[in-house]
Amino acid sequence: MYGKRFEKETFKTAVKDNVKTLYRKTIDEATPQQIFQAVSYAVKEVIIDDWLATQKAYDEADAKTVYYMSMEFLMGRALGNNLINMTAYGEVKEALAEMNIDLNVIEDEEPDPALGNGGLGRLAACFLDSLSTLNYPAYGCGIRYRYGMFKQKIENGYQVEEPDNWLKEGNPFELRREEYAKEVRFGGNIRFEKDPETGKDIFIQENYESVLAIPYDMPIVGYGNHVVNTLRVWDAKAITDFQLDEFDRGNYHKAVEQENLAKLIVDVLYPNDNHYSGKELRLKQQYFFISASLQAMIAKYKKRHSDIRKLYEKVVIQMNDTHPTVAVPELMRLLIDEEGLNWEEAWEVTSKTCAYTNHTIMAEALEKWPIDLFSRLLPRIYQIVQEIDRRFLIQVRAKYPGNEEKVKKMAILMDGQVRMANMAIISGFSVNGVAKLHTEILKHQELKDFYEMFPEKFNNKTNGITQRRFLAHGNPLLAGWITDRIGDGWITDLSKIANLKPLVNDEQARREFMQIKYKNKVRLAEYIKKHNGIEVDPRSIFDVQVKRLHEYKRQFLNILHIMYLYNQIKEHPEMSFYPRTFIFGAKAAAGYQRAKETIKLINSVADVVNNDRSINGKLKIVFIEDYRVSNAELLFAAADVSEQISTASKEASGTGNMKFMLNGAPTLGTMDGANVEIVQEVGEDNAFIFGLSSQEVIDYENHGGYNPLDIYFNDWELKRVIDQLMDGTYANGDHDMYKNLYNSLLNTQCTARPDVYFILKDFRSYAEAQKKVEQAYRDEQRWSKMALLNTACSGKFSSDRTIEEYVEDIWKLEKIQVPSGQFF
Ligand code: BZD
Repeated sequence: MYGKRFEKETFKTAVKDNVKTLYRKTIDEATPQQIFQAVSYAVKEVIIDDWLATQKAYDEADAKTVYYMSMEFLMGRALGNNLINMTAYGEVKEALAEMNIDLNVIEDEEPDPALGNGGLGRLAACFLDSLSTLNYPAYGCGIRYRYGMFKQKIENGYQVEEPDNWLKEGNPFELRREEYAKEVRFGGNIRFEKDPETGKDIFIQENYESVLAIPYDMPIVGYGNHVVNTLRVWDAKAITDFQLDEFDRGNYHKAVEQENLAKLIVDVLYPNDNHYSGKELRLKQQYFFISASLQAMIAKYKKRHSDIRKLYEKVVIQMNDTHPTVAVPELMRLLIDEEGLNWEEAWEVTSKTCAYTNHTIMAEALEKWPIDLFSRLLPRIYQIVQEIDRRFLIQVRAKYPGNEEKVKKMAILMDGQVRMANMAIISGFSVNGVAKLHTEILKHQELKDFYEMFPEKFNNKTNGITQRRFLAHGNPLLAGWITDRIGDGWITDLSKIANLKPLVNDEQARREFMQIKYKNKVRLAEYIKKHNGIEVDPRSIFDVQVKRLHEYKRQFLNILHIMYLYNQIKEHPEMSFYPRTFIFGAKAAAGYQRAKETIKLINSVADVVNNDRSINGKLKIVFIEDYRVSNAELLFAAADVSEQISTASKEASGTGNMKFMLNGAPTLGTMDGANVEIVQEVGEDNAFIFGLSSQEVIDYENHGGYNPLDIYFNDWELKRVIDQLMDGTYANGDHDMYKNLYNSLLNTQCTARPDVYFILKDFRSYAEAQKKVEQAYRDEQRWSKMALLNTACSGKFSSDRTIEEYVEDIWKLEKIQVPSGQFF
């Protein structure tokens, strides 16, 4: 498909030449890192041709483009993924092997770019992969953080955060585009004048600080179609002397200040997921990348079009949660102050251009900026927000005369705060949730008033994942087997994976499927041996919970249950028990105390259990350090059981659940987020469902009636486990180490409501479900059917399907064909 360009000899020569020009070395002298760089540059050279061809095809078609605005893109490594999508992985692997180079070793030299926290950031990355693969014109717009998500070290069982200097060796795939730099202004005051000629109001920002935003472009390669879209991430630079105002020229102090501001803005990703932090620097980051991206978007539009009032015909902006919501007033500002539209015209364009995705209903995640901070940092933007709010409230009062309750709930500006979600809903033309259940909860609970007022805006887009990274790249053995059995159509059309269904009754096929799972478990066991020094038995059940650490995700429930199992095994050594390896991977936000205590607890229980010879290795517990995209690929491929045990109603969708399913691991989970749809696809018999329903949880929350003490005093086995948090069993005799965790379950003095996440309430039902997992696993035939069926029924959960739905219902894009760019 890529013609001669990946022919072995041509490629080998390119790599040798690159090593020579970059490092003045021969291949034999080069370090693995240098070879990684040389290989990447050789690959980039091929990509560049298609990148040019793509942009030319888009220009010629004058295609409508989606701008996916996101504070986070959790891309993972690029080299292997690019090769997969260029359908050149095999050739390149062979070419390198002939030079005695192992591609897998070279891939491991690439830092794992972690410009995201978790699900929301990874979803953005999957969407970009799908957009390119499906031939849709798209930009991802974000921030080029110097430091991404921290590296996690475990020391003495505790999480320690280390900076992630991912750019240390340079990023071979990016292109710096200094010529497209944009200025972004903060603070100062607004002076208002009447234009003497037109009589129009003009707003002049004075005494502001500014930074220069410099774009870096990264190629997003589609699968086998020559499409290369762009992820544009912005770096910040001080505006140098000569660009300062006349007045400020030679003002050394100001120059230094601007230098510092620029450095700070893009310095680091905020490592909180599902939690609003209210820091001024965070708002600066948001406005910085939004203003730069919108300026670039408008400049590009104006190259080919003269009427800015038709902007929405050629661009659509998707806001990934509320983090990019200043796009609304910033677009208004650009249209009014820079392009000369009046309010009504600007509003029509903005409200037809912007769409909003909601990713959470957790109250603590809602962005509400203090008005004094917001108006000080973004004075002109604040004026525009006031006007949007004023006009909206007129509408509300007209619809609900005398109902000031409605006004209170729906206003953008209330109680000294700017409520970003309200602004996004009021100003955009679309509001979507990320799984059916989540969207229903938005419509009928959280955003009920808005749904009542704007029912037509609300829609659901159930999340998806890219099978190119999470199967083709992450699980090459299974990918190869599936292709042998049903052809390779699944790579770009995952609904075809349903063609595996008949094989569920084919014993030979099932055996092969389980052999592949076993090999992947051996691969993971080797990783664990190397990184944790723990021997795990690949014949044991690999039970995996990997995701951010958060109370609502209930890693605590999982470890309490393990403590309970351990007590049982100790007490009844004769009891039959199928060996289990419990695997965790999770980063806790640096300031999230309970989450960090949970990590310590998991590691302490692991220490005790793994070193207890008396249980004959029946239980092993492994905490994978620094869970990230690259080791995630190994984990999904090797999992037998997928733990998706959030308190029902709290996990908007989940996407890890889909990655496990794709790789043949049945779900052990609650009826939450996309688990509901997974069960719908695979059937209840092929999942292990437990716990309160979302409605039950919501009812308890609204009406009370749950007292964890009732359970504690009536379930002695569970009581024993909870007491072990305080008796030093897992703390070398320290009675205080897990006091906070203990109190979170039982103590009304410490929390408004104990056991907010219904851990005790769901404990027995979870333990029952775990028993069923064991029974099912013992029955090899049953398990292999179930595992294979999970893979075969995962077709719906491709991000390709999700993107087609966004395009159809919200973005209205057209597919653009791109000829091979090899003749540039
Ligand atoms: O978004 C997650 C949800 O919790 C998941 O249920 C869902 O599947 C994914 C994708 O839709 N939300 C996040 O990951 N949120 C954040 O990471 C985040 C980051 C910064 C501030 C607030 C939230």
